[in-house]
Amino acid sequence: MNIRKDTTSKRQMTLCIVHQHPRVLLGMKKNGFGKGRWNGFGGKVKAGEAIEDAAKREVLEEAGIMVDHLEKMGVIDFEFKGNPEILEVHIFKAIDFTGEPKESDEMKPQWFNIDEIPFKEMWPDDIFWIPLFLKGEKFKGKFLFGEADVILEKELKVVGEL
Ligand code: 8OG
Repeated sequence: MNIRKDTTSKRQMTLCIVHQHPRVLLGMKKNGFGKGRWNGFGGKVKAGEAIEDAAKREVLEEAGIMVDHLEKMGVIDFEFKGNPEILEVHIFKAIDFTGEPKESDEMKPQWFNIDEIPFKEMWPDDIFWIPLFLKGEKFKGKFLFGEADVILEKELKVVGEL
């Protein structure tokens, strides 16, 4: 009998963008995965941690602010060719926060007007889903990246609920 082993695994991640119309809070990633790109704040969900709690923890760790109410806006799976680990990124919107954004070891926060989002210095998929996020639409998607983070496959759809 020939049993094919499915070796893919999913890793849950969070990503939170503070959207106070007409501005959004992004951070410049200073080290590691995604270094040199502007992004929302987030990271890996820890074992036993609720996804939303992980999202809040990461915002506090990376931007020094406390977000209370989060709205889940999207879930996107990211796959990198040749890598069996799929990153399942849960994307949240926060409107209110307490504290003042401050630079951390990982991120340098900065406000951007929504007309001046620096897509050229962001992950290449962001230009597809951030406009949905800004319109308040919920979405699900999947991106496959190849060499040099080129998008090889893309699926993105607006959904009623997540
Ligand atoms: O813990 P770490 O810094 O590795 O977390 C990576 C962060 O980057 C996490 O918030 C999820 C997020 N992220 C990806 N892929 C992509 C992507 O393609 N676009 C955006 N905007 N964020 C991403 O892991």
